[in-house]
This record gives sequence, structure tokens and C-alpha cells, in this order.
Amino acid sequence: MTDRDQPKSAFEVYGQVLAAERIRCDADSLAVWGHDRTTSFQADPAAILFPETTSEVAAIVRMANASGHALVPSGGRTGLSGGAVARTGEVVVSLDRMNRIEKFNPTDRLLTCQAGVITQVIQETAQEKGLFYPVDFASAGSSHIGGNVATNAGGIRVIRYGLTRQWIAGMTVVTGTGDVLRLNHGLIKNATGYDLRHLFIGSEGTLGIVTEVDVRLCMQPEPQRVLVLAVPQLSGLMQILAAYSARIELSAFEFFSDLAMRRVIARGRAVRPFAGDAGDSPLFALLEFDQSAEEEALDIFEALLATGVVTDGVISRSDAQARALWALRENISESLAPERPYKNDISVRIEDVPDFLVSVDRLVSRAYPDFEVCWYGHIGDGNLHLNILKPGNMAEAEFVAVCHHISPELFAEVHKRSGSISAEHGVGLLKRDFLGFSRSPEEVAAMRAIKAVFDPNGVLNPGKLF
Ligand code: 2HG
Ligand code: ZN
Repeated sequence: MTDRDQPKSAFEVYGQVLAAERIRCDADSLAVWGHDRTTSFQADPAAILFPETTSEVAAIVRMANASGHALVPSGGRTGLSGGAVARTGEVVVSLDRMNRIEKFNPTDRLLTCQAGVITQVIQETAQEKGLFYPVDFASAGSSHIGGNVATNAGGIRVIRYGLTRQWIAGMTVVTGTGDVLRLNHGLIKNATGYDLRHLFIGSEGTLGIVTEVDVRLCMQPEPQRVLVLAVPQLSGLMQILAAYSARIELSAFEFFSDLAMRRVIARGRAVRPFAGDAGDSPLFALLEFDQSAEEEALDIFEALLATGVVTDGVISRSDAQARALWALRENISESLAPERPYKNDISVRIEDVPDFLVSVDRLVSRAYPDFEVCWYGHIGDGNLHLNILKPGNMAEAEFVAVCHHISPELFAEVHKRSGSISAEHGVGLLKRDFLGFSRSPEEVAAMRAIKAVFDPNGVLNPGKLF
């Protein structure tokens, strides 16, 4: 049940805990906070709530249980799978006002903050303390740490530092019953049974609303060098990865197609890194590593050049140059956004990547002969982003239906290799129908049973994930 027919009821219900200005029902607010970055779902929330404390969130959840409202937890709304879309009159719980950094504990290298703190603020705060928060991605300037936890965000440095999961040393979460759980308390060692923290990480707001986190920080790395290589063959990508990772520790190993790069350059978000023939290469690899490994990296480059695995390369010699090279990769998603791409975010084990790329290439050229397909991704950890661009003259619904129709073929390739149909963007609404390609019926049943423990009335993010 929702209060859509009685628009005042959100004020009546939640007005008991929130001042009126922290409850919004105006059309503009509903449009903004009802949505994440997906474009194919119609948002239709009933109200937007802006709590400031864990106890307010707990009260909201208890009231939702009593009044029958469904809640959609909302962070920076940068998600790409519809996990934060409110499309059937749900009440959105925005963590925008829960943006306080509460404590820095230098001995444990822990930053305690509310879940609505922007990821980049955590990175900058770590830097001010002489430390480092290594999880990074293009939307770090708007995403919230709570959203990163809810989706176990990955990004560009996973091969060296792992995913968000690895950096969350403790959390406070409000379950679907309104109980407040304080988990792990920043401990390194804690062998006292189930580590419930890890159930909430990646749960996409279906089990609880994360309100506070203890973020672990680490020592700052050396200054980084970025190397972009022109790669003539798809098969060359993993040869490059093997050559480099055998000899130096990589912080990132990304790739992108020429088509993706051209879109970024056309939108003025980066400049072409190569002159001459190498600029016509169909693929590019981007590597990042400590500056002390530069000589070794250039040696490997010479060897790859001699065998034709790469045809050119450009290396950064300053932070500004490194940022300019990263811009080629980091701005792809935003540059494609106006073309309303259908997104695939898939992964396989690294050893399966070469053969997977060949199969996907074959499938995509056969299945989408009339669509442009942009390849890019975090290939060093087995994660591929395939963005299929909507032809300008095609209606969005038709385009999505065509892509959805073909997705099972792609996901069958993923399934064959026990891969994931959503490597880092979550399942949300977009991939829900395809969950069975990555999770067995027994696993889904176990997930449903866990959902029933933490959210027996199905108040939190209904319709997402499964
Ligand atoms: C990236 O790696 C993000 O740039 C977005 O995960 C990918 O938009 C996408 O498909
Ligand atoms: Zn990504």
C-alpha cells in the first residue's frame, strides 16, 4: 500500500519525526530523488525524506512498517541498474543530509562517517591525514559511501586494492524492522560468528539502510605513472596484462575501444593521445603503476612493440599528464550518456577473458549489426563494460526490448564460464530478470530467506535484486 492517493499522508506519518522542510512532495523533488542514472524506468515516488541521524532512519523504518509504505534508500543516485529508482509510489529515504565525518582514528587508520558522505570527500580527507582511500571511479564526485557499500562498488583500482567491501571495517545499519545493528566496530580480528557486515555490503538496500561506516585507510602509494598503449588486436590485451603483471605491481589495467575514445574526444572531455597511425588503433590499454617501476615498464613496452602486440604508447610524466590520460577512460560513461546506451557490466575469471572476448566479439557483431557497440572496462580484473548505443531514430522502449531480447545470449556466454551478469553495478531493476544466469535457484532461495529475516514485511527496496 502507498499513500499516493493521499499526498499529505507522508507529512502525517513522517512529520512525527522530521520537520516539514525535510519531507518533500513537490514535483521537482520527486523527479530528482526518484531516480538514479538509469533512463529506462519511470520514477513515481510518493515523497522524499531527509533524515539526519540513525535514530531518525530507524523511526522512519518502523513507521513504514506500521503504515505499509515501501521505502527506497537513496544515496548519490549514480547507480546504473535502477537500484535507487522509486517507480511505484515508494517513499524515498535520501541520505543527503547524513554527510558528517564524525571521527578520525589515526592509530587504527579509521575514518568514521555518516553514509551520505561523498566518496571523493573521503578520498580528500584521507589525503589531508597523509593517508589514502583507494576505491575510486568516475562518479566518486557524487556517489555516497553508503551507496558504495550497498553496491560493493569496484572501480579502477580493484586489481591492487580490492572492492569497497575490503575497506569497510564497521557499520551501523537500520534493518527492515527498524532495529539498529552496529557491526564489527572497526576491529581487524573478530571471530565471533557470522560477519553480518558482509551481508549488507552489496545488498542494494534490500536488507537495511546503512547509516554510518568505519572506513579503513591505508598508506599513500608512490606517485603514479599512467601508460596508454595502442593495441591492434583484441587478443593483445591479455598478453599485455600478462607481460606487465609478471614483472610489476599494477594499480590499474583498463581498456577502451577507439569508438569509445572518439566519443570522449568529440565531447571535449579529453584530447587524442597519439598522432599518426597509432591514433587509428581499434583498442587502447591504460596501465597505472608506481613511478619507481617506470624503467621496467618501458622495457616491457619495447618488447611488446618489437613483437607488434602494441603499436605505440604514451606515458605520463606529471600528475597533470596522468589525469589527462585517465580522462580518456574515466569520461567514457558520461560521454555516452546522451545516447542512452544499454549497459552491460559483465565479468569472468581473468584466465577466461581471452576466450570470452572472442565469443562476445562474435556475438555482438552478429546480434547488433545495426547498433554501435562501445567496449571498455576494468579488463585487468575480468570486468567488461559493453555499451550498446541507441540509434537516434529508435524509441527507447523498442531499443531496450531489442537489447533485452539479445541479453540472454550474452549472459549464456557469461554463465558458461560461471561469470557474473553484473560485475559492479548491481542487479537493481535492470538485471533482475537475468539473475538466474549468475545465481542458482538454491542461492536465490537462500537470499530470499535472509531477506525475510532482516525485512520480513518487504518494506525495503521491493522489486529490486529478485
Ligand atoms: C565505468 O567503469 C563505470 O566507467 C560506468 O563503471 C560504466 O557506464 C558504464 O557502463
Ligand atoms: Zn566500471
